Amino acid sequence: MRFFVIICFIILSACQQSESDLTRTIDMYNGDGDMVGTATLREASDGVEVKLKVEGLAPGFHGIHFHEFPVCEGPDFTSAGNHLNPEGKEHGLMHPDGSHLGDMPNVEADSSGGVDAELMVAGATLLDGKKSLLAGEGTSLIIHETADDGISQPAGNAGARVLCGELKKDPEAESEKSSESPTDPTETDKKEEE
Ligand SMILES: [Cu+2]
Ligand SMILES: [Zn+2]
Repeated sequence: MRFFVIICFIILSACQQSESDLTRTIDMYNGDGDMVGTATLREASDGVEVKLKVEGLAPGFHGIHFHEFPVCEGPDFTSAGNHLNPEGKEHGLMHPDGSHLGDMPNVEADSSGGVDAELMVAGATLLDGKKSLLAGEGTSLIIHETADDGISQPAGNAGARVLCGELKKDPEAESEKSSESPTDPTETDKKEEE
């Protein structure tokens, strides 16, 4: 029995090791389709770390969230859907019945409009599961025109969506910016039914 417990521990630590090596990079685009930076994601024990480096924002605070679809169609990016919210909670890190899984603290752009920040998507994962950022076809990372107030419904009154980046479940699909015609229609139908 003890032998099995030890084996299990070894397997578990091996898994955790590989989890921390799990990373994904999101290319961030503005409404004109210009790439303005990246977000590097890393699986951590308590969520997903986000290292964000972007430029071209107005100086000051901006709301930032993961949204539910990996589709960034400018200039308004409504194609990305609502905030990622697999548990049906209210919006906002300050809301008593919050928050959405995709909610994060505001980021601050410096006087030249750049952001160099580290964030955490608490409780999220890049692995499989209900709280995965790669659930379904994937998700998207959106930065807003103004600050998220942390409590207003449905999205913190953060204004327009100004930057967007797609996080697709299939990394190879990520390199193709425009995925207009899926090669296998039957497969697409199946996935969009849920
Ligand atoms: Cu948002
Ligand atoms: Zn939200």
